[in-house]
Amino acid sequence: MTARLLFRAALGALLLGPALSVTPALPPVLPQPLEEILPIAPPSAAPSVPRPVTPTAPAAAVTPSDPLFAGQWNLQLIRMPQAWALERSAPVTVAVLDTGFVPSAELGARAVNGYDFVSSVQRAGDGTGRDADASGVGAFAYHAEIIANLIGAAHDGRGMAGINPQAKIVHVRVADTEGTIAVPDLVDGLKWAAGIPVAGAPVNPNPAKLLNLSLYADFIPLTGCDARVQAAVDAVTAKGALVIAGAANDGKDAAGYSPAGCRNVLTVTSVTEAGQRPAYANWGRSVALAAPGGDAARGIPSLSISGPGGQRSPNGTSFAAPHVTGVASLLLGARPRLSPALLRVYLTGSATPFPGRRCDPQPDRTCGSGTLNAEAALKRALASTLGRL
Ligand SMILES: [Ca+2]
Ligand SMILES: [Ca+2]
Repeated sequence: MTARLLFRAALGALLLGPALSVTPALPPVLPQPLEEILPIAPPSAAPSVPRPVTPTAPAAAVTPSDPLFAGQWNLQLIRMPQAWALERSAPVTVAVLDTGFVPSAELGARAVNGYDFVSSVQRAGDGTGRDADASGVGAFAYHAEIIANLIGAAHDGRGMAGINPQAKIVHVRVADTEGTIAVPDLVDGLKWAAGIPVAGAPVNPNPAKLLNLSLYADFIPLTGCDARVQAAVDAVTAKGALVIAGAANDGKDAAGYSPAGCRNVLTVTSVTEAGQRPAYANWGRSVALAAPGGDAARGIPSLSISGPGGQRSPNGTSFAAPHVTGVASLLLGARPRLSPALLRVYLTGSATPFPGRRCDPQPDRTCGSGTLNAEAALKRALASTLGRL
């Protein structure tokens, strides 16, 4: 069976190769024009005095000292250094529904071992069905580890830099040792993550308003959103949580997939550094936004305790979605009462347009409103009075 987590299939392509060390330096990022249109000065009877034209100051930027940061092209692409220079936010809890908990030096106590929702004893690999130990099991356990690190790795001068170094991660295990996900496990994991009671499990003491789903449900036809998954998504949305999902990696219309094709899901596909859709990345009207997912030539650099040298550079929509989740957590930290609908507006409405307005030469292969722009999204949230406590 093919793994349904959204990494590219070949494990060999995930290994951190020479691509990192030969990464050319990025060109300087040019400051973008301010979003706000300044009010036009009222006409004055006095003769206008010529004033010197002052150039727009370049945006402030924060450069973490973590050694991997120089190779984290993905963070430059979404303007994280500029976003980090904006108002710092309060800690936010994010749920990662995936392969489960792996201890991370980048996260420490900010990573919580949540709950194991894999019900099949045969597929779980831990000798039990559902239980309170969400530890990842098997060769794919690094999948959730990398997603968590991308969202929340510390800015501590070691390893990599995360998008929100204050984020708290709750690991909810829904994927088995092969990376496959049963619909009932996904449904209950979704509800539990958002703090909705689930029979047989204790109430989640760390309910999340952001749920990262770098996966799609197995054992169902890929013909549209599964009604059970839709009902769970609607329930957590009503609870105030935003579901952020990867679009999947089959180079097809994402509308056939669950949760990517479901309503109320912020579906994210991959782009390369050039802002183009890699061939593997799903596309279409159900995709809201694009984020760096890389390709085989240039993946997403990350720490991973099981990777060679403690690193991996995987590619896939699995690693695009957590960029959006991490940035969404910065917005929620600044404006804790933002609704899922407003988060979606700020994240999609501030995206950087694709070159030539297209992520793909074929017009039906759309990638949403553009590429995630952390700086612009956070500025939108900060400029609004909505969502304040
Ligand atoms: Ca178990
Ligand atoms: Ca670090």
